[in-house]
Amino acid sequence: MQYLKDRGFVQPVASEITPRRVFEQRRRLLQLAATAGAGTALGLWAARDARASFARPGRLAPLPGAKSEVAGAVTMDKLTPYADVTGYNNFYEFGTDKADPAREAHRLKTRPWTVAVEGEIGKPKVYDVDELMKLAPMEERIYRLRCVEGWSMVIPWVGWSLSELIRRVEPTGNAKYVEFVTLADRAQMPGLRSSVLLWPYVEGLRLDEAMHPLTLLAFGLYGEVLPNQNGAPLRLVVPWKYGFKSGKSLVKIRFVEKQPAASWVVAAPHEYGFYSNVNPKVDHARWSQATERRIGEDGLLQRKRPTLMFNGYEAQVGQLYAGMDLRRFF
Ligand SMILES: Nc1nc2c(c(=O)[nH]1)N[C@H]1C(S)=C(S)[C@@H](COP(=O)(O)O)O[C@H]1N2
Ligand SMILES: [Mo]
Repeated sequence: MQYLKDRGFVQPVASEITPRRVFEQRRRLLQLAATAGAGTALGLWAARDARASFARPGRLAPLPGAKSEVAGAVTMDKLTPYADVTGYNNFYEFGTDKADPAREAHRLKTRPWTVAVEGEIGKPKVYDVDELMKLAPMEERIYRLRCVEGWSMVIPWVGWSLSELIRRVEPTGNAKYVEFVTLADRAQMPGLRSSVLLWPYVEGLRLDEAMHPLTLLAFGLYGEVLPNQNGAPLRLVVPWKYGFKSGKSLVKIRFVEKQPAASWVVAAPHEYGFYSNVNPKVDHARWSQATERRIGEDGLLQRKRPTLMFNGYEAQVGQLYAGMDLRRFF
């Protein structure tokens, strides 16, 4: 597989977008922290700061993001190499093999691109993506992404909280859910010939989930615009839910009263629930969800890691599900 061959070419070193003086100052602090011991507050602070820096791959247009202040926006986990992030994908519109999207997604034309924001809102509008990108300041968020299939990655996304958009369009009292519709164009997407799913790919969130500050509208990763295979020009990233909730190449965001008919729920309702919160205690119909394989970590014999409740974001999002039976609402 292609992604294995060139894995690791991205090293977590200072970002090209970090001015040299700032970087050198960080490095001195890091050295200082190393002598002070890793467990100290300074050590943790400096390590976190360094983790947020990495070399831009230099393949696509730069899209820098400021360090995010949102709780849970940066994980200390080692970043998944860019080659794996962009070479091992689920984007069924381009084929069901993990290598298909990297090979086929060059067919996707990401400009001009519009996103229709509509439904139960006071200010419906069709946004041009270039206009939408300027709606709020870009932030860098380092999130774990955990696929329902049992693998995970750690990706430095660039974008802003979806709540920034939601606030501006003024949901009415009838807006209980948000539906996300992604592009379905047979001319550009060879995977649409297959009927694995009903196209277009549709996902949904409850309004309060969509409003949570961790719910990210992403326009980039690794300090650059999104590669097509990762959902250019814009996608959702919901870090505490299984990867399939994070729809790629969005064309429509609809505010609705009834729970949206999400593609995976429609395809296999006993296997995929509407909520799809990462939950090690609720098995998938055909496999356990207790552990996961971190892509790019150590090859074939790597040890699996335990999957964390809400993918490790329980402190931030647990409250959203207080009192709900998560076996029933899986
Ligand atoms: N439109 C669309 N969005 C999608 C998918 C898809 O097939 N089509 N796959 C989902 C699944 S199952 C996962 S795990 C993530 C994968 O994102 P990544 O390839 O950027 O890691 O995208 C999600 N978004
Ligand atoms: Mo997935």
